[in-house]
Amino acid sequence: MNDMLTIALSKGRIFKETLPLLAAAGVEPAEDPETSRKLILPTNRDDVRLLIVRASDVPTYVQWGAADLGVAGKDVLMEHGGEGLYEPVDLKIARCKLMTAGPVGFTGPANGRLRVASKYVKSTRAHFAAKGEQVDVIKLYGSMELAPLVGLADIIVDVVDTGNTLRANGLEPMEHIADISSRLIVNRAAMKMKSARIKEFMSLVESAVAG
Ligand code: PRT
Ligand code: MG
Repeated sequence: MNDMLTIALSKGRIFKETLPLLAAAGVEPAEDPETSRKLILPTNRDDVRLLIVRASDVPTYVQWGAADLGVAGKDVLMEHGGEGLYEPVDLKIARCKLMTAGPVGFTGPANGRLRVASKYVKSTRAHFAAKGEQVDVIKLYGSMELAPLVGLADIIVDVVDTGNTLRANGLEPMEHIADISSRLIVNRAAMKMKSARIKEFMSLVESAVAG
């Protein structure tokens, strides 16, 4: 297995936007993850395979060496913390912004502490701590936009692209927290053990990003 390169990524937007970068590195998936039920996808190359995992699980697979490489959003990496990983290349794909958002015209809670719902609890705590604001953070796993509509929270922290999802739910973006894009991540041990192959792969991907 030591000559196998294993790359973890999520299906959906990250997979789609990573495809041209993989192609530039000579890697083409043998199947489409949107239609295949396989979680280990072979490629045109015997020595490269893809693992299809949840977006938020990609750093975990790479941290523990179950995958040598991965593609993960900066939002997900900030929550994970980056232990056991290098983050050498900004792929500049799946771009969006991490923001606070709330009901249109919202200025603050009527009384008590601000309640903030998010799946990004670490980034949320860090954001409000940096402003010296005491808030209650409520952990959710998705559909954060619902929380302010039903009184679960005052506002949310989520990634925003066009803002259409916020608008459709009577919310508006408030504060910008971070610009987000996806990063190539590498297991620290693999970077040493498979150094030549990983560096070759990285440089092909980097040229594709630059071009
Ligand atoms: O689906 P799962 O729960 O497994 O994970 P996930 O939803 O985090 O995965 P996925 O594939 O949706 O997102 C993967 C990565 O893409 C994220 O970690 C971000 O780094 C990045 N990304 C870029 C986005 C968006 N743009 C984005 N717009 N992730 C999510 N969204 C959501 C947004 O929150 C909103 O609900 O897409 C919806 C549409 O956005 P608007 O603003 O265009 O309406
Ligand atoms: Mg999703």
